Amino acid sequence: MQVTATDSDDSTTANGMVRYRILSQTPHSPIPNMFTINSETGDIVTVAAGLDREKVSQYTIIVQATDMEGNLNFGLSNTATALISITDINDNPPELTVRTVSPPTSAFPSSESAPNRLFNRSSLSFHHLK
Ligand SMILES: [Ca+2]
Ligand SMILES: [Ca+2]
Repeated sequence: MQVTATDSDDSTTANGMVRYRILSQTPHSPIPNMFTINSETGDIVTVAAGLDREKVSQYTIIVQATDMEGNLNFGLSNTATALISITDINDNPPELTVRTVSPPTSAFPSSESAPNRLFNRSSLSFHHLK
């Protein structure tokens, strides 16, 4: 992304020659200086790894533009706020959650008798079909 400042003064003199700098970044995560700005073009680029939309989805950057070629002693300055939204990348696989399912309540007092009973019933219905 790029920020642009306009200066009404004569652009062939230092009065109209603007330079950019980043004053602050919020939040300071994972490090305080995730971005840098090209002082002449205003292009903002990432200079450190660690952008993660799941951790920080948006940064607020305050950019200062100073004329007199960025000379803070003689130049006039102004600031602007840039919002940088982090786009999602597919870096997380789906997560499965397995809930422990309690065994179905049985009408039979002994859990071992249940399979036998079921087997007998299916045999009976088989004969009915014939
Ligand atoms: Ca100026
Ligand atoms: Ca992601």
